[in-house]
Amino acid sequence: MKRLIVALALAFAPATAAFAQDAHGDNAEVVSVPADDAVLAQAPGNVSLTFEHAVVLTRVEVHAVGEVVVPISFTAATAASTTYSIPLPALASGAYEVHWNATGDGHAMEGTLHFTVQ
Ligand SMILES: [Cu+2]
Repeated sequence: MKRLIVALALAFAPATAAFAQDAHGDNAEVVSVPADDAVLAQAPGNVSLTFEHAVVLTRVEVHAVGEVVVPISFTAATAASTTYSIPLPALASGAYEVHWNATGDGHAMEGTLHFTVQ
């Protein structure tokens, strides 16, 4: 939970917007569905990530509360793409974190998004 609070604090830091154009390594260059911090009435069937530039998505992990790993069938991409859709298993109510790593355009990127299933 401590990490979640830190992540939220960073997400709302005033400096975030100023760095958005060159922010490689945070959520600034990715649009996700569910959106970060979304509260959902129904569990999503997948997570989609759309990047500003083509990337090779190398790692995706989904965690429930308490760092419990949610098994997903993700295999690292073999070619760069701007969009990815990662199928999710049936998720119970609760809070989830999605951690991702990618490389592209000559740099490494990572990010975490959070969502809650009611
Ligand atoms: Cu980038």
